[in-house]
Amino acid sequence: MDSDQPVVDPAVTATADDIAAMRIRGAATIADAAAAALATQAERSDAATPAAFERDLRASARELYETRPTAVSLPNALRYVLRGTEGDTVSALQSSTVESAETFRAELEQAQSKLGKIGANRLRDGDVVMTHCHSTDALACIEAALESGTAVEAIVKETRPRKQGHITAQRLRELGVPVTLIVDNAARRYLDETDHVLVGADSIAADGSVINKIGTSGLAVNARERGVPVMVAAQTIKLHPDTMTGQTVAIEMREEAEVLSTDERTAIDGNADGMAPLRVENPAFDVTPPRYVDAIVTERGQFPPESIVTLMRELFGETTAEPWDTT
Ligand code: RI2
Repeated sequence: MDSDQPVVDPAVTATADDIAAMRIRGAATIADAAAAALATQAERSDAATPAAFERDLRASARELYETRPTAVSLPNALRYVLRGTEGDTVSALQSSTVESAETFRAELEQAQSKLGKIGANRLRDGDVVMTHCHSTDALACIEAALESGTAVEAIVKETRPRKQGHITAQRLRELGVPVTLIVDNAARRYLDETDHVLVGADSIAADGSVINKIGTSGLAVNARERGVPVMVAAQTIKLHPDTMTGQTVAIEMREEAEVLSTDERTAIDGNADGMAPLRVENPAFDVTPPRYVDAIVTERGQFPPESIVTLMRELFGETTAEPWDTT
């Protein structure tokens, strides 16, 4: 098919919808799903010309890109796959795109297991780890520690509003790690029993700030006050290249219904006579300044947050072009 309108495969739209609705979530998982979706777009393309193929692929990347603004792994994944798209014929473009996506996905998996082994070096037998939200990079560190015979226990913060700590609790229990689940407000009390705070990241800025699930910054400040080290597990696809040129990371604001159910809202509005309005704000992420972070663990080694910019320059240079911007 060839018309002026880009053709986006329904599988790409389905993946984009799943990411937006958080049926697919977690920065690494989002990146993996986005790369897989671009491969599907390429495989199923019936574009008549190379130009039409590239236009459709860019439109697909744009649709995926626009789903969630904070996790930089998403644009980094799209950029990686698109950079590998080359050839003079539709069939060459198809195969290079699929290959590029496959390489990206394989590297992603390897990066996580390498990172896990590096992070595991920070954990000692009998340590208690406090977690926030659900991060597969953070879990990889615990998994690698267990594999090398280091036993740990976990204090898992529930992580309102979506209670993603429950996913962490289940995953850890499957690995045989004893879990104590706490509400977010109890975290400071339990820091006295904690050896490490271990969290993931959605984005890391050039100054070493860590953008992660809302509540991370408060936890890190309390941990610093209690003398508990804060370790951030983040593959290099979480490094945000735009921040090298001074841009800030957009913080996603999510819908009210994650905080107040529609029934609760109806009840509140039904009893609102003479009262001021109630507004709900639901930011999904916050920014932890580098001074509250002890180490950023990547597949390329462990870094003090202030030095992460050197790794960013090495990996990204100064280029932050977004190929899907060209229509
Ligand atoms: P991994 C999640 O965001 C959490 O904030 C988590 O710490 C981060 O992604 C990284 O997850 P969300 O998608 O890539 O749940 O380590 O909003 O799995």
